[in-house]
Amino acid sequence: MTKEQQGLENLSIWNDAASMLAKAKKDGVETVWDRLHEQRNECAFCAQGLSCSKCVMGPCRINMKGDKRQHGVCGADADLTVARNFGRFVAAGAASHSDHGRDVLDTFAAVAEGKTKDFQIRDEAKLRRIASELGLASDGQPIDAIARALADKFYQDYSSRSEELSFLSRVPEKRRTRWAELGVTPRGIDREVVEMMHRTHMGVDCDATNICLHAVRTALADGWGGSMIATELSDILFGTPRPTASKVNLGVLRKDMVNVLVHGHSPVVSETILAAAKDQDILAEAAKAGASGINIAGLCCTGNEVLMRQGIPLAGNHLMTELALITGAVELMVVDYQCIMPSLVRIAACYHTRFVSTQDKAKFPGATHVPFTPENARDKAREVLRMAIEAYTKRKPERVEIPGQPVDIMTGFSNEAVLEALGGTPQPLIDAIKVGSVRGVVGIVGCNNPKLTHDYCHTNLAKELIKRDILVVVTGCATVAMGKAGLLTPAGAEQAGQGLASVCKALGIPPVLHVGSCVDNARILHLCAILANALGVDMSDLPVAASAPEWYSEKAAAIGLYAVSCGIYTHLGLPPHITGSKTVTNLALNGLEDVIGASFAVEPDPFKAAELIDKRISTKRTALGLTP
Ligand code: BF8
Repeated sequence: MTKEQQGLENLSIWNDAASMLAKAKKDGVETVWDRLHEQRNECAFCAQGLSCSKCVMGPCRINMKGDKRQHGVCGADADLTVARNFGRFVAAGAASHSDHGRDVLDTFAAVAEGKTKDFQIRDEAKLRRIASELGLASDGQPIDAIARALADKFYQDYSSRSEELSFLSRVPEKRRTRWAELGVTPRGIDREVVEMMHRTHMGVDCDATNICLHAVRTALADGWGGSMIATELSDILFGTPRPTASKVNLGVLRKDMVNVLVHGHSPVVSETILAAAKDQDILAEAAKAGASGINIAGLCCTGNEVLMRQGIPLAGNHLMTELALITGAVELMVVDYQCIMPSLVRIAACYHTRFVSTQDKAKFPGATHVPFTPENARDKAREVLRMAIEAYTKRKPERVEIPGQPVDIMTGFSNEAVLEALGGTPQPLIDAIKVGSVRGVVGIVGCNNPKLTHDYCHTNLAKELIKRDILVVVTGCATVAMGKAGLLTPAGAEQAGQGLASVCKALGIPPVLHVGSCVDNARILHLCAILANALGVDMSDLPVAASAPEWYSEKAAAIGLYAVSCGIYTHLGLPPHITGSKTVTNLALNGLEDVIGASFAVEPDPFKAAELIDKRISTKRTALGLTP
């Protein structure tokens, strides 16, 4: 279907998006949907994972039809070609989360070593708790000594020196034994990624299944390593999230204020921008420029980070990032890395908007580069805000259109906050699961993809699940969809089944709990481990599932694979590029179930997906001796 046939209104389910798509047309601005339309005749080889450009004997395409050649120049068949491509795809995702985790670790280490005054340890109690959880002396020790020891331990997790990652101590024994038997216990975070690059070089690992098993190990190094370190250290540095109120959609932009959008993933830059935006001299400069203040709003995962911890409003998710600039109301977009469309620089240039990059590893031609380090962050944040204030004086009011009213949301459901709300123990949640008022828990995570109507699958899947008394936890870009649909407030429980609604009412919580950004999927892993340990079962025995209904990214593939590898049935709205291999596809959809206790399901229709997930939860409940 062409974009014209589809109609602008069918690209997204939201009015704020539709208004900005119409404005894009009027302003002559190209968006992601235009470019998708231009790319529509996609290569069938690439779509199935059957093309290879990893060496210069090729590039090769493995033709699966008729009696044509079935091998690449090196002799690789379809299974090997797909497995190599998929292995690198997962490694890139794991590397992205984990390198983000390393940046948080570098900042934490700089604080521990007294090299910066721009960051502090805000949650000392969590630092002490995690240090002692991981076997480090914490009682009576000075805080900086504990922090240095913890930083050393985590740096070791990135290396090749340990036999397994520190946080595997959280994993139920049965699951660890299964991983050990399969040879997929993650050792060092960097090690597994490097080994995947090595294995998939021509002439190394030529066994498709063996490569897939290493993809499992690489993904686990992300979930229990890089992502978990990113989450826990971000909490220690910036505060562990607690339930708090905020708002979502493009209506969070303000006509009377200097609007600054923080976009990317790491909280290090965005937290410093927030801190500097409270400096009195900066606020005085904004007032002098005629603004009534500085309004910071978030996009994508950086947005989730500052929403969870500081209640900063969320302007939009992945497919809203371009549309946010098209409002003509944004003075400055400041980015770190990941999921930042290169097109944003061109769109910013169509308005008065400044585009600022901050990381030497993520430069954007046409952007103003302001390199942030742990040592200079506060000064650089002030510099960036001054650019925004200057841009405000150049805003063209006739080009400004801020659509809609923001929607109320509730955020901040870290595991600490959830357990605290339950009285310090998971038992009330377990009891609710046992009696069936909460039949199960599903994590809806991940991105938007312009191939699917924006946020249609997210919202409908969540509504179908809560109707069936299944509690939903949400992270990443899916969060914005849930918020806009009114599911992130206690009033959202009116759309839930009777059992879940009664639990939400008793606790004053929404039926969909916001637990963070994409690296914060590590919180979900940890919660599953807590529940499994409390019940004395494996994680694969729990009535839980995961779903990435509108995913696009390598990172989402790594998340999906670590979820399945933990025994969590995982639904995807679109398949990865693996369908050219029967071996790899069968492994993903069926074979993994036997070896690891869960598998993937692919279903673009959210209503059918809800059926599949519901059936899975019923099966798991029955196996535990509970009503389905
Ligand atoms: O890590 S959900 S589009 S922003 S990849 Fe990207 Fe996907 Fe959004 Fe966050 Ni996650």
